[in-house]
Amino acid sequence: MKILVVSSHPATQERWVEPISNAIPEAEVALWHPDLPPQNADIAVVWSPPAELFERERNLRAVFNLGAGVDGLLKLPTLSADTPIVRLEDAGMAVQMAEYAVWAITRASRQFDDYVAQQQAGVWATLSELRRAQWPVGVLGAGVMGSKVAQTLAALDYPVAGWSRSGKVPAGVESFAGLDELPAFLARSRVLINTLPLTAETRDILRRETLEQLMPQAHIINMGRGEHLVEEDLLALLDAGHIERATLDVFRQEPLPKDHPFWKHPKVTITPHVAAISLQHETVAQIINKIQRLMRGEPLSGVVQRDRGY
Ligand code: NDP
Ligand code: OXD
Repeated sequence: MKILVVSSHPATQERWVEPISNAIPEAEVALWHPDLPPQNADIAVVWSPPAELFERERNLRAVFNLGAGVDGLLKLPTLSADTPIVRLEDAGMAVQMAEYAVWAITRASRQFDDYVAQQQAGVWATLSELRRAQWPVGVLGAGVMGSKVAQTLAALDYPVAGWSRSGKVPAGVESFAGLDELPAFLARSRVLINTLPLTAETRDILRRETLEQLMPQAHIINMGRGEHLVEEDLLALLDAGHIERATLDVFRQEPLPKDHPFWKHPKVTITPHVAAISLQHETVAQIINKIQRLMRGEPLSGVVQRDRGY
């Protein structure tokens, strides 16, 4: 069995090789690079690999993605439609997404940003009390990430709704399903948190037409993908005052270009695609377990359904 590893973060890609090699000693595990001749590998473990990988490696039994989102892989024309793609399922990321959401919301709802400003001004004063009813949260996507985000905020007593295709949401969370119920979901939400996968159906979902349906003084938290958001529409609605704040972790172009208006916008907070980071121990353990299952001919979870794009 030959396993190739390649990541768009060359500085860290080596950290995946040794633990996989140690756990599956019968496998030959190596880093892939574009100068290599075809290796006839069985498995590729990847994050945002170059298209040439799949041009050269035509006999892969599976591709293991070092992340939850597979939009980057699915857009590679060289990856055969028959090659199974296995994504990461949680692997320690969902709790990080929940933390990110709690941070982004409480800065505003608990006025923590205002207390920081007060400290800078040397002011000791209690601001108004929190009314959770004024902060209804809508979570787009109620999968592994969205469910944890929704559950966590519901446990903090925010009124939380989730929007998905199937209508499946965790207990204590109001359910909305499909495009028919999107307007009602948006109309009851002040904080909109995006945890959707990027697909043909969800691209540009955060655009003027949808954002305008949110409650006034809305807050946007985007942890899905940059292509979910029409950036000019967000900027226009921030300037018009309908949207109060945006906390953005993902962008159409990453790294965010130096001259992008988000960098200095007073109502925008940006982070560099770190809402959840792939944790080495959890990621490697999950991938090893699945490779071993594949070797034994057992079924795998987390196999991407190509027809729906996630
Ligand atoms: P899942 O596949 O577990 O969940 C996807 C959810 O989105 C499901 O609830 C699904 O509904 C819903 N959904 C998909 N398409 C539609 C649609 N057209 N209409 C309504 N609902 C839809 O994915 P994860 O939760 O594991 O990951 C979600 C995304 O989070 C990733 O694809 C990635 O883009 C992003 N991510 C970002 C990170 C970051 O650091 N910023 C880190 C990790 C992930 P249903 O269940 O009904 O099918
Ligand atoms: C992921 C990500 O999809 O890190 O896992 O964005």
